[in-house]
Amino acid sequence: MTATTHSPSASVTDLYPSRGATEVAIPRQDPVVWSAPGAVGPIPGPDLQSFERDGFLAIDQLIGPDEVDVYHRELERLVTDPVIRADERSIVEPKSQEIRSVFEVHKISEVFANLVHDERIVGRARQILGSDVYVHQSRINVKPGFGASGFYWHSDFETWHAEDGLPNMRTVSVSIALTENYDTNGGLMIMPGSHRTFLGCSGATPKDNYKKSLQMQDAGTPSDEALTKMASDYGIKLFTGKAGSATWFDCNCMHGSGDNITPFPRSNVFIVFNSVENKAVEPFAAPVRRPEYIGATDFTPVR
Ligand code: 6CS
Ligand code: FE
Repeated sequence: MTATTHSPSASVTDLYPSRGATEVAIPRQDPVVWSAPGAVGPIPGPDLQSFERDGFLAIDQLIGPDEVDVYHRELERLVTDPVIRADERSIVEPKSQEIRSVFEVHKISEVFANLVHDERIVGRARQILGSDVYVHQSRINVKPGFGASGFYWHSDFETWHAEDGLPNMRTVSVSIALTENYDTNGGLMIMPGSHRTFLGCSGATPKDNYKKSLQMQDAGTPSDEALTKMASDYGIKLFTGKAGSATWFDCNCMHGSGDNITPFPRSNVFIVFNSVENKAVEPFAAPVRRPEYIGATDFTPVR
């Protein structure tokens, strides 16, 4: 069943209804890898095939140790800068009030802007998405130790479709570790293969939902029953790796991360590339669009 939404621009069919009265799982209707087989790019063929199958690709070292130092120092500079803390793009931890994330970091920091334009990063995104790309969202996640809270299970695409108006699943994220991701300090967990099922969640999007959801997501959260079925069907993989390692993952993977009660921060930089063929339209299931720094409407391709 596909509902057609009526938006000021041309009406765009809602292929992935969500946030209605009931939770509904439907098959993905989009390719995972959009480039033609054998398309030139930094990702070898077998790795592209495993991305298609699993919904993710882990890379042991995407950036070198010396580069990690530059980015980690920049993260530390940003999170200790009172001006950044006062910026609405900074989200704090509910308990400790320490900085949890800083959004639009590729616009705030020239150092992180370099990363977006780095061919090792944007070249892989273009290869997966089969087109020019623009940055839909970027953030640094600090996840400091001693109790930093995690991110409950969710599909990013469910939110980016419902609240930011991305029509199709033609969006890919890269999470680059800036500190070591141990199996104990709240690493990323993905259900392998879950990207092929879209779980439309129940419950309407409250107004200004992002003010809460970026600390603790509620709307767009799967039910225990759905998570039990998906975890039983797909399993759960925990990603660990040294600083400089990276995980590329499809926008519709069911993923999350736990709290970090160790003394060791789990900090990463997270960049979301969207295809220029999948530009944001009106939100499909929210009263208003989220702010520009969370869901971009500047579709300038990354050169
Ligand atoms: O709502 C969002 O766009 C963000 N929230 C999470 C938990 N993951 C994706 C994204 O950074
Ligand atoms: Fe997420």
